[in-house]
Amino acid sequence: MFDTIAAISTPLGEGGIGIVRISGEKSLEILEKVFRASRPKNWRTVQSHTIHYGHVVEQKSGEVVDEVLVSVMRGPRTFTAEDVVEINCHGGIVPLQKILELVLQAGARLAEPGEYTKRAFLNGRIDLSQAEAVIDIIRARTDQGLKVAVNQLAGALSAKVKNLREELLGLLAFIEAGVDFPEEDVQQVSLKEIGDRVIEVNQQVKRLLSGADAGRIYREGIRMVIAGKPNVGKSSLLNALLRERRAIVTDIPGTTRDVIEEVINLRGIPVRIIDTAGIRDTTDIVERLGVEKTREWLAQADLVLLVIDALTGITREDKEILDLIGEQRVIILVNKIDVEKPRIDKEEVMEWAGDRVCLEISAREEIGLEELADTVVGMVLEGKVVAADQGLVTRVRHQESLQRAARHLEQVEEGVLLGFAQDLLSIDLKAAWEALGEITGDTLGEDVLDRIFAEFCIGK
Ligand SMILES: Nc1nc2c(ncn2[C@@H]2O[C@H](COP(=O)(O)OP(=O)(O)OP(=O)(O)O)[C@@H](O)[C@H]2O)c(=O)[nH]1
Ligand SMILES: [Mg+2]
Repeated sequence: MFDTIAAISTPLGEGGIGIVRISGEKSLEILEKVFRASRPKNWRTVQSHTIHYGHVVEQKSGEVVDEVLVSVMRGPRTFTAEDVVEINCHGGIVPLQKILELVLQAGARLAEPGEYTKRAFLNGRIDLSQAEAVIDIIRARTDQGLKVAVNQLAGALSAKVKNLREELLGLLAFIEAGVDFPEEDVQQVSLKEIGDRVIEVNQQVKRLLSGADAGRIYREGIRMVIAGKPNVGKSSLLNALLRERRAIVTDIPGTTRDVIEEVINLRGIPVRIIDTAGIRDTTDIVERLGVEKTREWLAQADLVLLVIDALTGITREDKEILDLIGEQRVIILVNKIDVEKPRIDKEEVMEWAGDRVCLEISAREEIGLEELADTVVGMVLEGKVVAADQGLVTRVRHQESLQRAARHLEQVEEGVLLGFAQDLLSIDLKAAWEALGEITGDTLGEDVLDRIFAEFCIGK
């Protein structure tokens, strides 16, 4: 059905091994042209899922390119469900490129990004949400993110969605045929029964949706910006959270000029921490640019840590920065509580902070950091602790489809209350069924597919 594709499937660079992967009908034919096994084989009859030792040889010159191990896997029990050959060679850029070149000359086409996974989808081995899980596994930055993705690859979300669709399809069938439920004797399907079942399905859709934000947070992480006036200890806090000296710390205000970004793992959630230049009015051109950037970052933050200094107490600058943060989610951190003579008045801070969360820390002595981590995680998840059957929805794409399905189901519920004719209800039922199908890829246009698979790297 498809042509045969090939690509380097390991990252470019030096490594113990590198893999050129070939997938498609002609995989073995191509292998025969580039590979000389230590013992001659008949590739037409060779057993599936076997490994063979030998050399990749340039046919024309007879020159040996590399010593390799070749895995032969016949479809459909392969990643793409097609015949797959993997050439394991030495992991250097030159042997890999040379072998790929020979494979292409022998009749393969260079694979597009994500094309192997796309084929696995098009050949019906996995559905769309599972294909997306493949890329999430590759990109996972925390154990928890990995767990969610592996669950999705195993088909946890697909199974849920499939059940809901079947339920809706059943209702549609009854309405359209105007017949009874077979398992309920000869009773006619009443409007009320349809309503009840739709409510039930919609509750499950909403349950999935309620875990969506958490699912997305585990996948994508959050952006946390450390802000505050100069010299309050923002970079010290970054370093303490990272447990390394990433940013320069000095007692000179205005030390950080550019934005520094690092990723940490907070209780399984990937957090991008952004250390910014201290905000103040300044004439120094470099520092002013830094301050400008800080404002831009603030606007994009999921959460702001506003650091104030126990040595100075609350100043006019702190108040201005809090105004700048406005309605954004913020944790106020009183830093340097280790000093002997803090000049901060707790009550004043509480009053100023209002109903915002306020913690006392010492970045230098690493005091209060555990509590900070708990608070951050608590805030971003907002009690949305992920139950096993909830944290399945990890993408905006899934969330949007679910939301659309929920809206159509609500229309049906309303229609039932108003006593609409059953064939009118079926329009929204069908729309909900289709919206759910987008998650698994059962109802999808070609362009959506291209967009999804373009996210992948070549060779996957
Ligand atoms: N005693 C005490 N000193 C601290 C603490 N945290 C930071 N400092 C000191 O405060 C000074 C400024 O720290 P930085 O981390 O560079 O402050 P900053 O907010 O990044 O400053 P800018 O980059 O200039 O905006 C340094 O001398 C730090 O050693 C703390 O928890 N306790
Ligand atoms: Mg700094």
